Amino acid sequence: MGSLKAVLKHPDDFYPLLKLKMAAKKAEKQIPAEPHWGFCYSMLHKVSRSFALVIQQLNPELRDAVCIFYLVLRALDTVEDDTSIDAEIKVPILIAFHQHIYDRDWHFACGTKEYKVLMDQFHHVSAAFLELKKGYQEAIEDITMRMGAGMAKFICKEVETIDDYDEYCHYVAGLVGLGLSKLFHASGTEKLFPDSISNSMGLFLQKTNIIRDYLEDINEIPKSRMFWPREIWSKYVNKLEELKYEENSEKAVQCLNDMVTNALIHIEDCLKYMSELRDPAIFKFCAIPQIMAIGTLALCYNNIEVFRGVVKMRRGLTAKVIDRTKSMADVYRAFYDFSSILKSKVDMSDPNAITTISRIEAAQKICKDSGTLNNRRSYIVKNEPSYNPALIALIFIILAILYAYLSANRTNKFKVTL
Ligand code: D61
Ligand code: MG
Repeated sequence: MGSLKAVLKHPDDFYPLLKLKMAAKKAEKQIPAEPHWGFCYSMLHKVSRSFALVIQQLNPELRDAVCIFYLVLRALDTVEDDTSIDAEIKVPILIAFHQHIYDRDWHFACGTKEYKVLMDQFHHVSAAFLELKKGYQEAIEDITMRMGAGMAKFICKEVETIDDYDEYCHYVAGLVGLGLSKLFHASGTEKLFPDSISNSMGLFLQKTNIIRDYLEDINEIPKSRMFWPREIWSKYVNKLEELKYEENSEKAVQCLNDMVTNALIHIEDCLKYMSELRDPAIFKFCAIPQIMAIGTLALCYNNIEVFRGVVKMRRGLTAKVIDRTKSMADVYRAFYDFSSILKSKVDMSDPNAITTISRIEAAQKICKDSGTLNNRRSYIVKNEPSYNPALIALIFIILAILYAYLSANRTNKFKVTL
């Protein structure tokens, strides 16, 4: 339950963490008995902790379509990410992958751990895919074809310019946004959102991932994965991997801040997209990953730890975001709070400080102009009463366990062993 230390440091994480744990347990119990769908939902929970729970709370028909959409693209990405496969083998598979999803006998072994299981038993995903309504199948196949072709293009092409960077992020995440907008529309609950803002929803999430995972990607065996655009990092070092060397720390953090400032461009589109959603379950599904992203960017900004290890939002805060995000007012509050944290870390000696602050203020203006900020609990400012119900509960539980333990000993003492 998240390290006990973290809970004691943030007692108001306790209850949301408890709820998250129970929700995960409940979700596991709801795994369908039917073999194909059973495999798909249990695999979903194994390969994506972050998306599995938000997908699970969608209404059944859309949930099945989004579950399969996720697993098909995760399988495609497993082929792309496996740096042990040679390009001449990998490229044709990426390009033809949209045809393979119809073929229950198709098989290609690659990836590690749970991703390898997904590939080995992909026939379950094809079987379930073929049970989806035609509208969903067509949307999923179209996006799979375009993502596969885009991934194939960048197998042999480096991410040089910022336009390359936006193009790559469009292929691997922007297209997911376009596909989800089609699935939402096909489910009859949402209008069809424009591609431009659907694309931004994906770019904001993918760029956050690429920034956070710098070290993991550059240290990938057998071949580094490099997605930071040369147009940005070449202003600070001569080779991308030089950012991780101690002696380049100052330049590395300036480059990191430049990358974070670039990702802030997409906030306006993302807030517009979320503000026009109508279905509460779809809203939560879209909003929670976005809030996690702005929280992660605030954590990564000006943080040398990005070049020393994996930087992640603490599980308690994730649980709070999942527990509290119900309406657009919660989104404005979260974006306002996390961008305030980011702003408080801007040092005017940073080469991009002016741009960083102007993009944060533009985002905060949208949140303020919503007029909903005041009546929302903050993610940062402690406005909870100093005595915290969670802490009280925790102490009670510890006391109860203590009491049970002591009373058990006492009866023994009194139990006359004949
Ligand atoms: C609303 C709600 C969710 C959204 C959205 C709009 C727009 C885009 C996305 C989710 C996708 C965000 C991707 C961010 C995480 N990056 C990755 O997973 C990278 O792989 C990208 C290619 C496969 C995409 C798979 C995917 C992800 C989320 C989905 C989905 C499909 C389908 C439905 C819902 C959510 C990253 O992979 C990291 C890894 O291997 O773990 C990479 O390889 O770059
Ligand atoms: Mg990938």
